[in-house]
Amino acid sequence: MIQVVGHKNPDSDSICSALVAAELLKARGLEAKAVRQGELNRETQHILAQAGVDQPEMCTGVAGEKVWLVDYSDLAQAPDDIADAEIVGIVDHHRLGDVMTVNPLEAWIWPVGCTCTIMFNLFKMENTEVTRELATLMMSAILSDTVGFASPTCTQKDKDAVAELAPLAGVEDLDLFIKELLIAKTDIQGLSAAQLVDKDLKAYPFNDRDVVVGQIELATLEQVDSMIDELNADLQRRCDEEGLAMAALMLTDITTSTTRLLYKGEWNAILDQFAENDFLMMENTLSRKKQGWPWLQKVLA
Ligand SMILES: [Mn+2]
Repeated sequence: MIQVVGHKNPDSDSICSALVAAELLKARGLEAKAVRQGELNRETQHILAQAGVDQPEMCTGVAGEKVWLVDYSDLAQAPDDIADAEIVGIVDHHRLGDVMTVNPLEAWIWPVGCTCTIMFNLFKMENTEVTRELATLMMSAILSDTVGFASPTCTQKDKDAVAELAPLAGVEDLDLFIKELLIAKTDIQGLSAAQLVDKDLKAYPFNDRDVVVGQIELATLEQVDSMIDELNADLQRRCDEEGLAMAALMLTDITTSTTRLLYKGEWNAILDQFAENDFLMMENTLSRKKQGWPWLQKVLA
C-alpha cells in the first residue's frame, strides 16, 4: 500500500493532489490511499463538497510504508516518522527540499502554480480517465493556489489545465465558480487569533534560526481590523515559547494584491524601518513564496 501524503497544516492543493495522485496510482494497478496531516480548512471543505468526495483519512504514521509526497519535498513538512518510510514518489511545485532516498524514485517537480497542474498532465500522459470528481478537485486546487489566476506563481500550464478541466468538471460559469471558491477561501468568521495564525503557517530555517511566516487571504483587510492586537500578541507568544527569531503574518487582500505584514521577534527594528504608523504595507504582494518571503529574506539578510 502506498500512502500519498500532503504537507502538514494542509491547504487545498495538498489535500486534492493527494486524493488525485492516489487515483492515478490505482489506475496503474497499485494499491494506494490518500492521507492528510491535519484538519481541512473551510475552502477545502467547500471543494470536497462540490466534488462529492470524502476527505482523506488522518495520517497515523508512515513507518515501514511506501509513500508519495505531494506539494512539498522537505522533511519538516513530512510525517514525523518519515525517516522510517520509503519515499517512492514526489509531485511538487516548490523549491527542492531536503529529502533523500535509498532507491530511485519517481519525481515530478515543475515550476508551475499548483501540484494539481502537474497531476493533470500525468493523467493525460498516461491516458487515464479524469472523472468529474477528479476534474473538480484538480481545477479547484489550481484556482486556489493561483488565487483565480491572479498570483504571480500562475503559469500558462495552470491556465491550460483549467481550460481543459472545466468541461470535464461540468463547470459552465468559471467566473462564478472562482467567486464561490474565493468566498470560501477568505471565510475567517469565528476563528480565534491563534487559529488564524495557524491557518497557513510555514516554518523556514533562516541563517540557522527558526522563522515562521503565516498568511491569511482576505476579501478586505477590514476583516481583521479588530483583531490586530490579538494577532500581534499571538506572534509574540510563539517567539517566546518556541525560541523563534521571527514570527510574521501576511494579511493579504486578494482582490487588490495588497499585504499588511505583522511581525514580532528579534528583527523588529529592521522591519520597523519599512513601516509607517505601525503599518508595514507590501504593495503588489499576493504570494508568500514568490513575493513575501523573498522580500523578507532580502531585507533581513
Ligand atoms: Mn500547492
